[in-house]
Amino acid sequence: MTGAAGGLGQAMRSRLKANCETLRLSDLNPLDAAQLGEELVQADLSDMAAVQQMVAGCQAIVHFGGISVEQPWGPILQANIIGVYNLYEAARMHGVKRVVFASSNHVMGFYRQSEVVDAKSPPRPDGLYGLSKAFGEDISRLYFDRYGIETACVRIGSSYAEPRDRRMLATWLSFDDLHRLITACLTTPVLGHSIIYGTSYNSVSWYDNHLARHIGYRPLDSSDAFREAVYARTDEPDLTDPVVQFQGGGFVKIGPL
Ligand code: NAI
Ligand code: 15L
Repeated sequence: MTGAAGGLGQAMRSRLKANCETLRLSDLNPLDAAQLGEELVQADLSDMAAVQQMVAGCQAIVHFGGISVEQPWGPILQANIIGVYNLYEAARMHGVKRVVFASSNHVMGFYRQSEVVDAKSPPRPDGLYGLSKAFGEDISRLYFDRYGIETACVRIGSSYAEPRDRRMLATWLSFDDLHRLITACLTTPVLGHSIIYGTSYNSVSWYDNHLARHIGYRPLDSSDAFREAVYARTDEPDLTDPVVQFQGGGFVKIGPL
């Protein structure tokens, strides 16, 4: 698992132990000491030699590492473009069979909140970050078509302990459902190259996963339980604001574009 020091990496560290004999954890930043059944590799994704060492001997990769928000082109290029290229090259050279790639809803951020998208809807990234995730999805398709490395591109919505605002009532993914989703991606007999939206079973949703039924993901949590509390502590939305109009929310207005 790359990105092990990050928010989702920390949330998945204990959960993913159940999925494997040895869990190799990697990040640019230092990690807490290895527990039984864990290996630690500190590596910069933009450093090909380091990524080769990180990947050698792995059967599968859960790729959380990289820039996770809108940032200038420089860091995004290093971590999310060069980094994901290095990861797939290393996967090819070391015979890794399956990757779960943490893509993002921001690949689709310029669809409206009144629209529902599926795996065949053309990407409409809402910034350089979303664009870099679209690149990750495309390079994973290339490595599937050429080399047969299976990837699930999981377009994660908003994965936190609880939904933080009204938008996240549509995008929320609980940590337990994220683990269920990763487990489904790692264990389904034939994954192929697949795109799946990563959310819990939220009543309001902009995502249709009917093209990913073969993965066998069944969310058990829902943002619905938080709806009343979120409404009570947040203002009425201004429907003329792009942040409220588009699925990407605040990301549609951040950054140099
Ligand atoms: P995070 O920012 O907390 O964690 C990312 C980790 O990647 C950090 O520990 C960071 O040190 C590491 N990293 C950054 N650049 C690196 C480099 N060059 N080499 C090696 N490691 C590097 O992000 P979070 O929230 O844990 O998200 C994990 C993944 O899931 C990210 O790829 C993010 O884009 C994706 N995602 C997360 C969502 C969420 O709701 N948390 C929603 C959609 C996608
Ligand atoms: C993401 O892709 C980000 O990594 C995360 O920080 C959240 O902002 C999430 O999307 C979201 O859209 O809520």
